[in-house]
Formats: sequence, structure tokens, C-alpha cells
Amino acid sequence: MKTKVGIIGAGPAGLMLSHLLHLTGIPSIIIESQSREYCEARVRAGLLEQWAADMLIETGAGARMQRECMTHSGIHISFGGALHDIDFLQLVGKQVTIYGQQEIVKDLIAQQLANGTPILFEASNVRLEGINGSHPAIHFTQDGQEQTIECDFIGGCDGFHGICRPTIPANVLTTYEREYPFGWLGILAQARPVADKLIYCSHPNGFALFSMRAPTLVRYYLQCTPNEDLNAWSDQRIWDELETRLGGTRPLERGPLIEKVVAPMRSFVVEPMQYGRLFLAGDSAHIVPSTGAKGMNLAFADARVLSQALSAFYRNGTTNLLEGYSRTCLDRVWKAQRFSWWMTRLFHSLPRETPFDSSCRLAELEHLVQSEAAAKSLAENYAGLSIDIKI
Ligand code: RFL
Ligand code: PHB
Repeated sequence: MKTKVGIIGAGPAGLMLSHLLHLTGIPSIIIESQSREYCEARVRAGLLEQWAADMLIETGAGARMQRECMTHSGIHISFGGALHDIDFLQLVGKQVTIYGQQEIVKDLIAQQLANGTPILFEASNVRLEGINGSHPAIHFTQDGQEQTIECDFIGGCDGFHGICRPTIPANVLTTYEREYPFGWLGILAQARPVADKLIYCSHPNGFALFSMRAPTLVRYYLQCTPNEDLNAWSDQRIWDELETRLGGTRPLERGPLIEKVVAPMRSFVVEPMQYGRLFLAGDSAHIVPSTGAKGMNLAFADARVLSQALSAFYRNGTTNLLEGYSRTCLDRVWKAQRFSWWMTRLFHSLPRETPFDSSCRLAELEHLVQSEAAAKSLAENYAGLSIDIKI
């Protein structure tokens, strides 16, 4: 097979890259190790920055989102038994959109297949060749057959555990990493959301987040240990702990649990995000702790920058945007890292936190809800720093 851009991974980064390339007339092929059903059922992110929702709409991939999403003008913050409102619309004139990542994945897969972009699911033994030259190739096995795709460029969109990043010689990459001494226990449950917006709670027992997916579907998280044993958490214990951390600020409706998972918290960046003709995008190049809700948004931002650079290359042969790809992306990535780390540190209690540290955290939370300048900084980062989304 031959194409212009070979894309490894049918997650948000790979699908958005393929979608944006298609709009500028650049063909691509996506290679995905999992089945279509698996990709479409994987429950992950739920929050889109304003520009990301706008981009989905303006590029013609947002019709179902517009019908089914929930738009929030801000978030609630809960600590010390009180609920506080941070209104992004008032502070920075922006909103955020709640729409499940797997719904976006479903929409983009359907759209790409309909417009003729091949998505090769259940590919195994994926290997890259010749990324240093001008004719890279992707080798893989599908249905027991050895396959090869020859292309001009490769989009490395295969997530944190993919093969693209490890294909780059280790001495070329600088890795920045921070592990946190806690994780999140996440549940999906059939119940009405506890509030009209997300609630970020700081409580002496630890952090809790009250999010949602639909008017009768909630997504809640509890700070736990990184290797928390799910068997120790009965449904009753989870609801009781959520109620405790909510601190009596809202009545909590309980309902049947659909999913229970534990996710670690990690900050991770590699520099540069490019080697030869291989361009990393999304989680394959960086991971943020979920507290800032930035992961999927960064994946979309990388895809945007890369599609613009490739389109300039094919339109008029210029390579300056491709050469600047890594720097352009990393500028945003580090701002998102800084913000996600700050939100994480502010809301979570560390094991063996000193009274000095917890008093400082409480003082900062109070400052956040008392100072318009502090709230504005949170709003500006949370609702999303600006990016050029013109096609
Ligand atoms: P993905 O989604 O991991 O997709 C990578 C795809 O590549 C495939 N793959 C391969 N394909 C071919 N060959 C190989 N060798 C392959 N190896 C892997 C995989 O099967 C997969 O289909 O990466 P991508 O596209 O970069 O997207 C990143 C996002 O998924 C991620 O950043 C977000 O989910 C993070 N995240 C959140 N982000 C937000 O913007 N807002 C949120 O509210 C938010 N909440 C979250 C989150 C992540 C969470 N977890 C589970 C880590 C909440 C949680 C709990
Ligand atoms: C989610 O709805 O899954 C979600 C929302 C906000 C976050 C993290 C996860 O910060």
C-alpha cells in the first residue's frame, strides 16, 4: 500500500490528524492494534477546551456532539465544607464542553471510513523502517498477512505504550518525568449528576472529582494509592467515600456502577517530538495528570499543528512549519504540564503531608475563590489557551 501520511493509532490524535489532513486533500492510512469495538468503548476523557469543541464543529465533525454534549460555563470547587463557583464565561469569556472521548472516537472513525480513509484495525507486530530517509515504511501483520505501507511521513499517534517513541534512538530524546504517590479510582454510574458543573473537591481524606457524561450518567473519581486494590472497594464504600469528600455541599444521588478502574497519575514529556520523518503526537509524546483535563486537548492541538505543517509542505514545498513542529507543540505542552501539575498539587493531599503544607494548600484554595486575578488564571488555562484553528 502507498499513501502520503501513515498514521499509527486510532485514538484522538491519530483520528484528528487523519480528519484534518483529509480536509486539505492529503490522503492517509491509519493502523490500529485494537479492534474498532474496543477503541469505541474505551472510556477515558470527557472534557473539551472551547477551541477544541469549536474545531470539531468548524471542521464538520461536531454534529452529534452539538446535539448531545453539555456546555459548562465554569466549575465548582469544594473545600472546608463549602462550594465555590468559578465562572469561566464571566472571567475569560470561554466555556468548556462535556462529551465523552469514546463518542468523539466513534464520530471520527465513522467519518474517516465514510470519506474513504482506510483504518486497519487489529494490526499486530507494527514496525517502522527508514524514518531517517525520505521514504519511510510501516510493516505490520493483519489477518495473518504481512503488510507494508510506503509513505512520505509517519504520524506517531500510538499513545504512551506505543512503538513509535521507542523507535527513536534513545540518545536523541530527553525525557522529563514525574510520578505522583497517588492515582484515581474512577467510576461510571447510572445516576443524575450531583451538580450542574464539575466539582473539584479537596478534603482531608483526599481529592474527589464529580464529573458527568449525560443527564443520567456520572463519572466520579477518588484519589487513591497508585496500586489501589479494587477488591477493597465495594460499591457502598465508594459511594460513602464520595459523599464524605463532597463534604455535605450537595446531596449525592447513588446508582448502579457500570465501570470501576484505577488510573495512575503521571507527568511525562519527551523532547523533541520529531525524528526524521516520524512526528509524535498526543500521549506518545506527553502525559499529563488528569486533574487539569488536558490530555485529549493536547492530542488535538498536536494534530492541528502537524496537519498545518504537512499541508504547507504539500501545497508549496515549505518545510519551516515541519521543522518547527516540535517547538510549537512543546510550547503548549509545557504550559499544560505546568497547569496540570499545579491543579494536582493544589487539590490532592500527599501521604504524610505536613500541617504546614496542608495549611498552605488551604490558603491557596481560599485565595483562588477570593481573588479574581487568581480565578482568572485558572479559567484561562482550564478553558484552553488560544490556538489557530483556521483550516
Ligand atoms: P490514545 O487514546 O492512547 O490512542 C492511541 C491509540 O494507539 C493504539 N496503539 C497502536 N496502534 C498500532 N500499533 C501499535 N503498536 C499501537 N500501540 C497503541 C491504541 O490502541 C490507541 O487506540 O492516545 P492519543 O490519541 O494520544 O489520545 C490521548 C488521550 O486518549 C488521553 O490524553 C486522554 O484520555 C487523557 N485524559 C483526559 N484528557 C482530556 O483532555 N480531558 C479529560 O477530561 C481527560 N480525562 C484522561 C482523563 C485519561 C484518563 N486515563 C484513563 C489515563 C481521565 C482518565 C481517567
Ligand atoms: C472526566 O469527565 O473524565 C474528567 C473531567 C475533568 C478532569 C478529568 C476527567 O479533570
